[in-house]
Amino acid sequence: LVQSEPDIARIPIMIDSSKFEIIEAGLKCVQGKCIVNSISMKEGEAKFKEQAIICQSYGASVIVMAFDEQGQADTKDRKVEICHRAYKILTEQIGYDPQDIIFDPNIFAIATGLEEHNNYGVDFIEGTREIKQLMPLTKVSGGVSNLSFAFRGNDHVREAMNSVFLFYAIKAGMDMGIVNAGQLVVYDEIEPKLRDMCEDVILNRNNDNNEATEQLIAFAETVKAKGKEVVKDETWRTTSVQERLKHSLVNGITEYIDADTEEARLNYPKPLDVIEGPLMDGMNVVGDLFGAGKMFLPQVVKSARVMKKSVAVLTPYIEAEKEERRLAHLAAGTLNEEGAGAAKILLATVKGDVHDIGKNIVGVVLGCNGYDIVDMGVMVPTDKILDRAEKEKADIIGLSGLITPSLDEMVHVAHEMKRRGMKQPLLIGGATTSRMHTAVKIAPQYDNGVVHVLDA
Ligand code: B12
Repeated sequence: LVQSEPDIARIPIMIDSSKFEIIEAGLKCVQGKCIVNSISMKEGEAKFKEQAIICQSYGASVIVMAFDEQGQADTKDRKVEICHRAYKILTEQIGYDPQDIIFDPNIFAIATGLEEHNNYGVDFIEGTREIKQLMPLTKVSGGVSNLSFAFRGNDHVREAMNSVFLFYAIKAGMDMGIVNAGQLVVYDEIEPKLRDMCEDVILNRNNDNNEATEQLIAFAETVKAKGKEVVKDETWRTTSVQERLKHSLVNGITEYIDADTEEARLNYPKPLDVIEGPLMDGMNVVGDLFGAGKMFLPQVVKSARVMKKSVAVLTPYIEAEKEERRLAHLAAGTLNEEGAGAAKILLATVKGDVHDIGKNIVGVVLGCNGYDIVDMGVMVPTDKILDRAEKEKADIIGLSGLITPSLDEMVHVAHEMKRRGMKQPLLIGGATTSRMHTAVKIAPQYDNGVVHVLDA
């Protein structure tokens, strides 16, 4: 991810080893702020402090495993107690910032058949909730697939268990986790019967005599019996093209996206209608599921890739419309805007925001309508936008923003435009922007025209 999405994944490197000398060797090689995975009090406080001081001297954050001289914490109370003890040592004795501490309160395998393991899911979820209440600036992580270890070899059940667990653990305050992102299913797409059974074992409900565990084991046997068949359910391929596009977006499937996009293009009057119709509908479903904690970030990254691939299929057709228009003008002997000298529009996603799919589409569409586009990309600070606009003598500035903090950033851009005495109109777009916010918060900052634009 660090390599494939450098704009998005400006994430720290995590150095992971059970040998501390390897961790230290890594710290010497890697630039920037790292995360050390992990240190703990299993060999006592003195060793813990020594390692914590070394990590701190390299500016690293640390994952602290809930592990002490007595062993790994299994119950909620032990998890909270050990993490709090480590927290006090790190912050009060060594001078750590709480933000540099990530706890791993141990995710253990459940539904193993041993009753003493049945509450491990609840222990982690409730332990996390308490850790975050007690030490709100710290973060909580965990190795997720361990939870479903009892079902190894049965990916269908494991994927469902992992997704259901994450749904509840994230709600309780879990910030990050180690999980195979390619093996996560969308919470809402899990068949309801299996989802209920997973909830029962994870939340240790209806499980006084191991009933929930036994039910899930029995179900797992039926899935196993069908062998590999269940892995690929292709029934969605028989639905309408709109549904198929949605399915591909939600599930991050690129396999059929070119063919389905082409089919949709032939069904709609204009290629842009495919973007504004089924693709936007699909992305809104992704957004809603993500907002509800039923999809996780790596899955949304995959959805974004599918969306970009689909838009790439449509782009040449959108561009071809420009040529058609030009030829029509020539035939009619009329002059179009291209002939009159193109207006220059500068586009940027504002500082702090990585979303660019919408802005890129707007760039293509405006480009095809005869405008000269300068696209500055994502996360662009105000000064850079305005310096470039002045340098390029842009006629219009267009800002894109999809997260709430971008709204304030846009207010700031408008304010700065006024301060610099700029004259060009300002276009505002992106999913979280609105006519109301633009009118009430952004427009009063700038006198030369602020317009909210709903779509491309
Ligand atoms: C895809 C996506 C991502 C991808 C983005 C990939 C990429 N390269 O763009 C990834 C996975 C990286 C991502 C990351 C995050 N995302 Co996101 N993401 C989405 C999602 C699902 C779809 C966005 C999209 O591409 N839509 C399709 C395009 C075509 O639509 P659009 O951008 O609105 O553009 C159209 C119009 O708005 C307009 N337009 C757009 N810009 C402009 C500009 C101008 C000048 C004009 C004229 C018009 C215009 O024209 C476009 C075409 O019609 C949305 C949900 C949603 N429904 O929007 C969440 C969403 C925007 N993300 C969200 C969040 C929270 C995040 C993260 C913070 C998550 C996290 N915990 O890390 C990070 C953000 C990191 C950051 N600092 O920015 C939230 C924002 C909530 C909020 N109010 O703050 C949303 C709403 C999801 C949700 N419901 O929670 N995300």
